[in-house]
Amino acid sequence: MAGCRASVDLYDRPVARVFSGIQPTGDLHLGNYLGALRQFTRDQHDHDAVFCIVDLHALTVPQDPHELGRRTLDTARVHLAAGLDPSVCTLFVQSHVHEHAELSWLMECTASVGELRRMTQFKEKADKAPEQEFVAAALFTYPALMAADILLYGADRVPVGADQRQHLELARDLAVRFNHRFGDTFVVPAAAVPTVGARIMDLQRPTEKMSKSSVSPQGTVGLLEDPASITRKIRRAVTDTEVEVRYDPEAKPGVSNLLTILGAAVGEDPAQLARRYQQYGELKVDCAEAVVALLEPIQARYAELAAEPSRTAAILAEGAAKARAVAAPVLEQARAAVGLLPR
Ligand code: AQP
Repeated sequence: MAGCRASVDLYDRPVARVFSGIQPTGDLHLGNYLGALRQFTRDQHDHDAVFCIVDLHALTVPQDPHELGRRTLDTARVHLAAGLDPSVCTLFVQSHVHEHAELSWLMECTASVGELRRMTQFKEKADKAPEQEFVAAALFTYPALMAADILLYGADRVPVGADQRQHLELARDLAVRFNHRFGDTFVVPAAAVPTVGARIMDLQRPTEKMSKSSVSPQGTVGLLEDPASITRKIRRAVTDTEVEVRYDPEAKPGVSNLLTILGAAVGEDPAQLARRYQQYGELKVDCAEAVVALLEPIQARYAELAAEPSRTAAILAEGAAKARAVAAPVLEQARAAVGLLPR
């Protein structure tokens, strides 16, 4: 489906638009980088690229109000340190562009309870909450806000890790349904999931994905973690009782995860890489070295940005103004399409 284009272009380039977001729910980790952030830095050069720190999404689980703002700024700084260049892409904070929350309501009115109930991430996060813990209604409706985030920018490409594929499918369904009911309004987006690194697993629990909010610090490699600590964690990664180095995520999740991490870091196929190793120890040494080398420039740039705190805030303010210029007319078109009185 063609769909309409946002009427204001951010940059004078006849290219597809990319949009994605990351929540400021904790320290960004290797999975966030290999699954999402690294794609962002590549996409910015040949696409009209818009990236967002999705602070409203973070509120779906309890956050310390004294920490959230600091984390939001810090998450933005990590995006810049990873290589986002504000002169060729847009980086902003979701809650600074109120159109997200408003279109989210229209998306909630477009989604059914049945399809939201099928979202596995909701089931996992709600199930993980202890019996007595408060589970916010927003944890259930969050995919509608995510659809709004994407549709506001007429994005046709959404770089994400594998865990977000289902939410992307829902965003597509909602765009198609809205267009069918009310006339062509939204571009129908597609997920862009990397071939290697789409799902980095926890080093200690290799059947679970590495996650910001996980309770497994030894299984998670932070993007800003010091090299000695990264090396220690990778050397202690859980493998199995066999000795053969083989890429087999089902039977050998720990070893396959290390091969995936090494493959993603050096740009090689994990199954091919496996043939070069006779022992787990050698694989761990090379994997640790590759990760430390991959993160070194990011850590150096982060230190520079942290020394100049006002710079990131200024980039975010400029980004919000650019984002609003695209989002506002799309929201107006959606409002008019459903019949809301012009304001
Ligand atoms: N383990 C992973 N491997 C590859 N990609 C991953 N992503 C997350 N974990 C991995 C991708 O990173 C982006 C971050 O999305 P998010 O912040 O909206 O939240 P998420 O997907 O739920 O990621 P986390 O790290 O697990 O955060 P919490 O703990 O807050 O839920 C997405 O593109 C995601 O696919």
